Amino acid sequence: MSLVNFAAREITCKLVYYGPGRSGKTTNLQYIHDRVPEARRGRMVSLATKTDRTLFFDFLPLDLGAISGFTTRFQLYTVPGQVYYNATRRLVLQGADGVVFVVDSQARRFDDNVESLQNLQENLLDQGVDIRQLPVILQYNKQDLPRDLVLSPAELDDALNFRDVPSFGADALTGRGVFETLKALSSRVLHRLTDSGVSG
Ligand SMILES: Nc1nc2c(ncn2[C@@H]2O[C@H](COP(=O)(O)OP(=O)(O)O)[C@@H](O)[C@H]2O)c(=O)[nH]1
Ligand SMILES: [Mg+2]
Repeated sequence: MSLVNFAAREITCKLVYYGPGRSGKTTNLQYIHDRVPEARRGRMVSLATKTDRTLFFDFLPLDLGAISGFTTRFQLYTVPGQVYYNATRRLVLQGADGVVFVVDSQARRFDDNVESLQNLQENLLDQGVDIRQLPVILQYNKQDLPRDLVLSPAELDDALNFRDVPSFGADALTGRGVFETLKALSSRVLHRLTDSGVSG
């Protein structure tokens, strides 16, 4: 749920990067963080765990839009993908305004994507959120890998994108598709806010 600060005329939206372990969530955030001017971004906060550098969140004010006189601020979070970190995932997911689901396009990781997508749906449902009501974007990451190792965006759309949400092929390492994904999600989230009647 977005936070509205009427005194500061600022709206804070929470965007969560979800997906299986090592699909490229952290790489997305790192790429974005590196490209936002220092004056416009908060510090990247990292909560390292024993086995994984994934467990971190950060805070990024991004100039991605304004709603009738309000500044919008976006908080970007990643979740740890590993199955056993579900408690953390649930915590990070709480109050999310939108989700980027980062798919690992490698064919051998297909089942992990499905499992993680189901896990997202379950965790949202436990928090009373129907995934169909939440802005979600699919990102098919690692499209730079050799063609015989990865499924194409069209194949992944067929296999995973039942709800026909916006989807983007990406290579987060080089940044291809990273800002397209973020902009698609943030504009959906802002639209939703506008529709729900936040105004000056
Ligand atoms: N080839 C390729 N490797 C990637 C891409 N995105 C991330 N990786 C690599 O995949 C591994 C896991 O990435 P990371 O961002 O830590 O995954 P996370 O667990 O989802 O946060 C790292 O070695 C990354 O360098 C990509 O688009 N292409
Ligand atoms: Mg990570």
